[in-house]
Amino acid sequence: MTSCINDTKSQNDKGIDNPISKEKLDFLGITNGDKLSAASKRALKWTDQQLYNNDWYFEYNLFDLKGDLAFQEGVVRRDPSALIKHKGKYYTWYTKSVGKTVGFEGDIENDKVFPWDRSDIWYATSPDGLTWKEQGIAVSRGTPGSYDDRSVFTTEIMVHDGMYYLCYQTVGGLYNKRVKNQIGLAWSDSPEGPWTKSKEPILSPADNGLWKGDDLQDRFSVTQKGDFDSHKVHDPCILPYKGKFYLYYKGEQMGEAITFGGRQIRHGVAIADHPRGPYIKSPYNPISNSGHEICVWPYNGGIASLITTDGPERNTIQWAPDGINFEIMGAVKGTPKAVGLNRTADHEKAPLEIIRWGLTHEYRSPDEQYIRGFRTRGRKNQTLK
Ligand code: AAL
Repeated sequence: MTSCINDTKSQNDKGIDNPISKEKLDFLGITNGDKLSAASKRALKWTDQQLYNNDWYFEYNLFDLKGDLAFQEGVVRRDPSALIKHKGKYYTWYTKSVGKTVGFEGDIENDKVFPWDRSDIWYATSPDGLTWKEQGIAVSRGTPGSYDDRSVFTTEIMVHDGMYYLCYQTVGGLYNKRVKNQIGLAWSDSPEGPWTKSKEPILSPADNGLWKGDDLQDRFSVTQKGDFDSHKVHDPCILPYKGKFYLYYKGEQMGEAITFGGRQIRHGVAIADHPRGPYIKSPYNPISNSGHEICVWPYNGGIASLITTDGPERNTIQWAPDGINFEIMGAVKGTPKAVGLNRTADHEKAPLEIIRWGLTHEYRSPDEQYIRGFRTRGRKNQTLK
């Protein structure tokens, strides 16, 4: 027993300088270096980079877009992709649907159960990121019987070697609460298309969960929850990284619980040698314990990730030197939803250069969502009063 307590103590103290400098104790306002609370021990483990700089901090405000991406009655436009530039114009792709969101109580065969149900992926272009012209459908739902015949939505763009890749969520068959969500891919040699769709999904949920009973509208009853992504793989984003392709995604688990006051949501990564796959899930998954929509970018040889909405580490910005082992670099008051990053920015200039402005979405009602812009500002040059 005694040795067990000692082990715990040494575990807790690991990473704390020994001896602790007077300056550090003074900076942190810790009076007694020999009487450390658990919180003080955590604070003493913060690296100088975490402690002294605010380069990973932002506040934000939203603004309305003009032209075709301005709010439109009766239309859902949401989950904008990152911005890219081609021949002097910005491009973004997004989920678009029309019609009333009825939910699961109605006739799921014919009704729309979520705003992103019965959607296709559309795109728009803009000379300045403010005024947009909708150009039409990029990727439509599949033909009846295919894995994406019900909805294609929540897309991200990757440009690599002169090719354009859209990865996106898919639902096939009946949209009930137990339906599995997968990830599809389409590619083209032009941002205008035409797009060729993968015949099979490039990523699927883990199949090691077991539902309890056969009520298709009960996603909480399980005899075994399975991996963190046993129910849905969502919000895909592929980054070229270290000569490979890292597909970051959000996992939803069968029998999802509420933990730390939020949904049980974690992120994973699957890695491929070629943009089209095959994508192999990392054995280190899950790579976050919190978060929601994926928002990742390369920085300083590693990958940065905005962790929003759910879990104990929500509203933090994290960075992993290897794209897998993330540490908290900054904490923010809140974040725009479903961020579409500005991939045209020089992402190496500063940690948050890529998120100085971009796209987000907002709800007017369950039936109407629209894309808006956001701007962020840092805190570096602000002085305390
Ligand atoms: C979002 C995203 C995914 C979900 C839905 C639409 O917050 O996580 O895209 O499927 O909600």
